[in-house]
Amino acid sequence: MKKLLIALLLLTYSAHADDGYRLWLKYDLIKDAARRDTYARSAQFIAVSGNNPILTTAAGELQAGLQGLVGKAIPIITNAGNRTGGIILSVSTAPNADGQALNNEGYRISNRQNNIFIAGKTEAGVLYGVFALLRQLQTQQPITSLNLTSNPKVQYRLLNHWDNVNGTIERGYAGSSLWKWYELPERLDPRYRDYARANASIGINGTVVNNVNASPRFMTGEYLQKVAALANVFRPYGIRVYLSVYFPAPRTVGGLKTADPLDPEVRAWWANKVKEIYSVIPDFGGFLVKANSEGEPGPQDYGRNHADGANMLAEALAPYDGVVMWRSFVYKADPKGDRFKAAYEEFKPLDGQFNKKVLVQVKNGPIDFQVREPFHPLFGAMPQTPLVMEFQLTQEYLGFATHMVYEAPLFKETLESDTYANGKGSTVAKVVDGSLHGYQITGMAGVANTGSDRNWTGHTMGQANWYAFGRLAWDHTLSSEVIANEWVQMTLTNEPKAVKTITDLMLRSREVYASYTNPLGVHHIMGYGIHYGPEPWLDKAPRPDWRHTYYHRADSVGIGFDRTATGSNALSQYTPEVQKQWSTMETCPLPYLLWFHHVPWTKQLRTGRTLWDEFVTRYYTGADSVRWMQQQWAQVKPAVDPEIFEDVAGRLAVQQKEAIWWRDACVLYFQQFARRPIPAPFKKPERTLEEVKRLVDIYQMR
Ligand code: GCV
Repeated sequence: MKKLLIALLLLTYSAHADDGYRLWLKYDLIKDAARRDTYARSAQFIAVSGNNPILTTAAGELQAGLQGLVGKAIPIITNAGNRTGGIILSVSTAPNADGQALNNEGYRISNRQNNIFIAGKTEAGVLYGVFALLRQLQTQQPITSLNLTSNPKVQYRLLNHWDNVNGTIERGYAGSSLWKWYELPERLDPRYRDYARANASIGINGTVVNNVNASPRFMTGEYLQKVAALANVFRPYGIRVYLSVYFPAPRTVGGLKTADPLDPEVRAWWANKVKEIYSVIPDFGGFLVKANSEGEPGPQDYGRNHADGANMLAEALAPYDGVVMWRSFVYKADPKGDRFKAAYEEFKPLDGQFNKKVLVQVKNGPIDFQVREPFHPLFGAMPQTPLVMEFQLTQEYLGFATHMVYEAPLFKETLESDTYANGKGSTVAKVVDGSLHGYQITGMAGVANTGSDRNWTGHTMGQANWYAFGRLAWDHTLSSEVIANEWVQMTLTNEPKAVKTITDLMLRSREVYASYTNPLGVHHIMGYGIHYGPEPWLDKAPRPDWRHTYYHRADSVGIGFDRTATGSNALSQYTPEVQKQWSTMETCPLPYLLWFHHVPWTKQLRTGRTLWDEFVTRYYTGADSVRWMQQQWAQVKPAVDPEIFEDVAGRLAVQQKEAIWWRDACVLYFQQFARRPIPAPFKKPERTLEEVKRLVDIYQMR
């Protein structure tokens, strides 16, 4: 009897406890029996023919997902014959009934003769269609009158891992690297497959497995075997592997005297290396390169330019189906210059000089993944060079895995910005998806937030950023709300009120974070080095552009970086229409104000408050809003798994404390310049600036 009780307890516990490992692919039994039965009637079998590995994966995923959701075993058969009530998977190049063409990875789901058809032009398309159908079920949508056609808007949809050979992750906050290099290629952690499943389910089709601050080891035969073992696991999920390149590898690995991209021996070395790579990874995707940036070597070390370096690699890749993604993240330590302008100055003159296999990968904004940045001026300025959008999913400047920041609104804000490159409506999204300039190849990359933590992303809510990136790389027209809604239903709960509460909370989270850390466009004032917590007072660092006073420029008159014609004139890198919006304090939208203007503390803003009062108000209301977030989260307790609930509640409590830390640090520090009181109804911080400053030292273990 006692044993039975324990077994029952264990069963109950395991049925409810959720450690977040399954991400949005939970497939728990649908609670509503009627809905379950309706779905089950349409899913009595899965028909698929042939033994293509991706199709086999697709059928297996569908079977496992359906079984979990409807609670019935569903057979996979090879030929449906006259049977009805099932799901038929097929590769089909026939045009759709509605005339909508499928591109290589697109899919179509339709109902005919009492069957559901999932068709793709390629096997990968079928796999994406399968996950789309499962999503319909997970979000409790009808599946009997489906007519869904969907094509990815961008071709290369990649995660970039900043993972090192020693298992650490640069800017990783969810444990150590997923890749156990020391065990590979012999042992394959089962997690590799789950990683591939998660990515395929949101349309990601490539992964750069190593840090852009790249180790030369990845160009050795030993490491290529390890990478090949990963590629073998990812392949049935339609995911290709890419590598970050250490530019001087011909010297360090190859023993040559130089890595000059125009040197014939160097070129031959790369051609041979690429041949070797393809001999072990036949579907290798290509290279990602960080060169002449933050101390990483590059072609400029040999008097060459970025195009020389990129084109050399592209030529080595010419016989194969691989590309080069060359990053534009460059800036020089110039005390008189403006880091904002650096990438444009180096890359704009090279437009038209890149090999057709090269894409230039550009961060969403000109500085470095701040909570809000104006779109990068290179978007719209490189009509002859395909530009890959680089977003950062890992929350380097967004509170690590402690602060809840749903990033889809940030991604959307950039994608929907109008560059006016070809007149009104020339959005960044249209640059990236190739429709504006007619790029032949297109891409979007997300710096991964995954790690060895059981729930993959440290903060459970961080999973939503991985999810949102994949969904937007597939279709940038999806709204942040739709994506949040899907993710919540698939990951946390289907209870309608709770879904709404959590979705609202997510949608407001980025604005809340911006308010208590970087209101009105102030930027780059976080803790030095680790990029956590506030440190606006930092005025000593090895480079001028690593000092925070360089960015905020607070003085007795005001605060902000004048990037208009009276200042650095970074604004001149944008089209006249964009310049017009941002060039005066009166027209510049408040979220971007201090990005472009040095604004007097006493300046009357359109909110009716002076700049100082508005600045302080945002810090206070932002910090107060975290309490609101906690209250909202408390309300969903009955609808969410207890383990996940507690985990998020705990992180919100830390966030609340740290929001006040940010607020106190910034209002006390900037008050020294503004010399004005904290406006009513807010109370001045209880601690002194010196006390707050010490907190940064504690966090940074200085
Ligand atoms: C991989 C920022 C980060 C670095 C990162 C770099 C980059 O500077 O702090 O850790 O290096 O961006 O994107 O290359």
